[in-house]
Amino acid sequence: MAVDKRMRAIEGDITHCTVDAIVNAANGTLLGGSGVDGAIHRAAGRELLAECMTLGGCDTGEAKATKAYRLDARHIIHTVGPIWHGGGQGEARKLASCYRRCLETAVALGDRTIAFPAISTGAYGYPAAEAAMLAVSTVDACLRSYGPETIASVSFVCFDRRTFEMYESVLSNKR
Ligand code: AR6
Repeated sequence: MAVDKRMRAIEGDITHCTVDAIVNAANGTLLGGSGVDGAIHRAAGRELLAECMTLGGCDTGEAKATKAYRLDARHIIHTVGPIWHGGGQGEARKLASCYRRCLETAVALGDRTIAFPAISTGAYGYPAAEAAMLAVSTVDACLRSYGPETIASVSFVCFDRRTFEMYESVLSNKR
């Protein structure tokens, strides 16, 4: 079956994206870290940390929004992906929940264009190919409930060529 054409893969740094909502792959404290989280905090500036300190953390599979500060976006949606423990601890269900909750949060805020990093596939060790398939199928299913006036585009921002090719193949195999 064809996947929704509003999804696309791009190769690059998510902090350079111009979209309504940039998704951050954070940890439960929401107080910053390495990888994409570190890059987003560095690029957004110290005020982001100050706002995050008021949020009281975030559960795995959930999402919380902040302002985007120096990023070229309206909001940053922070989500906490699962740590990979071999696949038997509900990792897929939790990762799918991240994508769904981020989209719901974006819609609630009126954000129509969204950029996702490959949540959980770095420090949290989720196998990249499985994560790409799950990201595309979960977002695709959500987009069936959201018309283009609600969600106009979803970009999967891939930091390296290998991840980009993985997403391209998932997106094109299903088209
Ligand atoms: N733009 C887009 N993608 C990026 C960028 C960037 N600037 N930098 C890294 N990636 P990770 P996780 C990719 O480790 O696995 C943090 O310390 C990276 O190549 O950032 O969810 C948090 O605080 C990989 O494909 O997030 C948590 O403690 C993907 O983003 C923990 O790491 C996710 O890698 C979360 O781990």
